[in-house]
This record gives sequence, structure tokens and C-alpha cells, in this order.
Amino acid sequence: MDLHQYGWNNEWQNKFSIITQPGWIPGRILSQSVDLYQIITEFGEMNGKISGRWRYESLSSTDYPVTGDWVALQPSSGSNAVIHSLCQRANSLMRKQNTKQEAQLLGANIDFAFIVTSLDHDFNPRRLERYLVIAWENNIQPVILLNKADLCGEAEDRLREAEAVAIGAPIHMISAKQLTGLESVRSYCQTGNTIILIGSSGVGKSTLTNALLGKSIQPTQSIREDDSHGRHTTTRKSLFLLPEGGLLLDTPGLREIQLWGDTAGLSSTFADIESLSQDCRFQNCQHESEPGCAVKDAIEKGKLPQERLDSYHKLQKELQYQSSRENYWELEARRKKWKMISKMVKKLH
Ligand SMILES: Nc1nc2c(ncn2[C@@H]2O[C@H](COP(=O)(O)OP(=O)(O)OP(=O)(O)O)[C@@H](O)[C@H]2O)c(=O)[nH]1
Ligand SMILES: [Mg+2]
Ligand SMILES: [Zn+2]
Repeated sequence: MDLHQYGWNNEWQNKFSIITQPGWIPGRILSQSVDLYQIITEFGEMNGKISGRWRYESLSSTDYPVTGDWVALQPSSGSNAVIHSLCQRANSLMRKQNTKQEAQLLGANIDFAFIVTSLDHDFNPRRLERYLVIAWENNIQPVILLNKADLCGEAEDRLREAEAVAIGAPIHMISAKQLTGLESVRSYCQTGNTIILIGSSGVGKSTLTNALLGKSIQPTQSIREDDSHGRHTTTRKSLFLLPEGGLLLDTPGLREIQLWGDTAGLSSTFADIESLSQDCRFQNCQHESEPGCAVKDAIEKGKLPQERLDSYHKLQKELQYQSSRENYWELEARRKKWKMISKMVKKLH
């Protein structure tokens, strides 16, 4: 198996050579079921578990490998292996877990994020902004795919609404079912490129995966379930090699996407507001009730929709709240871990 097809290059070779030990080989995580990882290696696919030492030493769930990661593993019997170490990530797509105060990784080492929405009830410019912040935040180029074009009479209107919020992100209108608009999507699928599909459940991520693969590998929602909300057909993150090169990471739909990180991704997503704010009288203008606010002025003149500023404020508050909690929970996790370790040490004596 030639790992270059899976994105292996000199950069990964260097990162691997820093962490490797005799008998270890590189591999890329294709998917994960509970604690068992499917990994592609030069000897084909293997099943790996992370070493006991790694488990013992890790502090947070984001230390563990995720689909798309490059790891160092040691083959044991048959196609089984022990995963010893992680090659330093180029990036990862992170969001906040719904229930826990912890980040969740949707994938690692990503070149493009396809933000998939469908041109039916899912379409929502505010949600698009949220996904855009997450992509920019993690240094991943977003591409917006408006799927189910075949179902929508006002597709052109939706396109314009999407264009108004998606500064710097290309937008393509497609039908994964009728296979239209796929040429533009294929142009991102070059050898070595890793593309993650994100979006709500039922927007057609797996249908698109199958369309690009040219065969039905991923199960998709049946027609009967089509308008049932909250049913997740895809349950794990899986990486697929496309026939024309490139890798596609299909993910389970997200019911709700919460932000994780600092406010850097906001600047790219709301580049229009950032640029207007250069002319605000006060450098730290919050565009709320300050005098001489160029953003408010643009709204009054009808150059900027009020909802866009509301959305900016909402996401900004969410991120600020998040980062204040983040420090607290990090310390808390460390404290728990050390408590556990000291208990174990006491037992040994
Ligand atoms: N009309 C139409 N239906 C589509 C299109 N793409 C997908 N569908 C249908 O939408 C439903 C959901 O598609 P999936 O591919 O399973 O959606 P998903 O995003 O993978 O959903 P999760 O795995 O739950 O996140 C299926 O019934 C598809 O046949 C399209 O372009 N047009
Ligand atoms: Mg799916
Ligand atoms: Zn202002």
C-alpha cells in the first residue's frame, strides 16, 4: 500500500521520525469503533488499540487519536497492532461537546471542510456562520455545499443568502442524489487532500460520499425517515480514498454545533464587520451603543443587515464564555488525574 495516496509526505515522515522507535511503523486512522481503531499502513489495514502507557499518561480526550490522525504503531499478531504515539497534528476540527465541558475532535489533518446544508428546512444562514467560525478557527478552508438543489424552487435566492454570509468561502449548488454539480466538488479531491464533511443529520453527507466514491459504501437515510429530525444514520467518522485521489471524511450529523476556541475565527467569518469597525471612533468599539460606530451606521444605511451584527455578538459572547470555562475545566481535569495517580502510587507502597 502506498501511503502517499493517504496523504503521506516528507512533512509526516519528519514528524514520524521524531517519535518512532525500532519496530514501529506509520499509519493513518481510517475510523474508530469504541477503543478499536482501523488504521491504514504500508502493509494494508490493521486494527489497533492505544498502548496502556498512553492511556495512563493522557490528560484529556483530545490527546487520543481521531480519524485522520497519523500514528506510530507496532504490529503484533495478524493484522493487530498497538498504537504508541501520535504524529503532531497539522490541525483538527474541534467543537464543544454538548453535554461536557470538553472539546470534541471531528477529525484531524484536514485541508478542506465541506459545510453541507440542504436547500430545504435545514438551510439557515446563522448556522452557516457558526460552521464557518469553526473552520476558520481551526485554519481549515471552508467550502459550502448547498445540497438537494433538485428539491428547491428558490435555489438562486438561497444561493444569494449564503453568499451574503460566506465571505472567503466558495459555494457550490449540488444534488448528491441526481449527481449534478459534482465536477466543482471533485476539483478539491486531489491526491493527498483530506476533506471533511460536516453538517446536520440528513443533509446528504453520506449520499455525497457514495456519489464521489462511485459506489454505495455508506448507509444513507431511507426515504421514510427523510423528514424525521434527529435520527443519525452515520454513527462514526470514516475516511475514504476517492477514485480520483483525495480523501473524504464522512461524519455523523451534528444536531447542534457549539463553538470551542478563542475569537480568532470570528474575524474571518465576519470580515465585513471587522473591516467596517476600522472606522469606528473607538478602537475597542463593541458596536452596541458607542457614539461614532461605523458598524451601526452601516446598519442604519441598510448596508449591513442587523441580524448579521446580532449573530456576531451572539457567537462572540459564546466564545468568551467558553474560554473562561475552558481554563477552569483544564485545571479540574489535571487535578483529578493527579489525585488518581497519587492514589495508585499509595497503593503500590
Ligand atoms: N432529493 C434529494 N435527496 C437527497 C439528496 N441528497 C441526499 N438526499 C436524501 O436525503 C436523505 C439523507 O441523506 P444522508 O446522506 O443519509 O444524510 P447524512 O447527512 O449522511 O445524515 P447523517 O448520517 O444522519 O448525518 C436520504 O434519504 C437521501 O436520499 C439530493 O441531492 N436530493
Ligand atoms: Mg451520513
Ligand atoms: Zn463600532
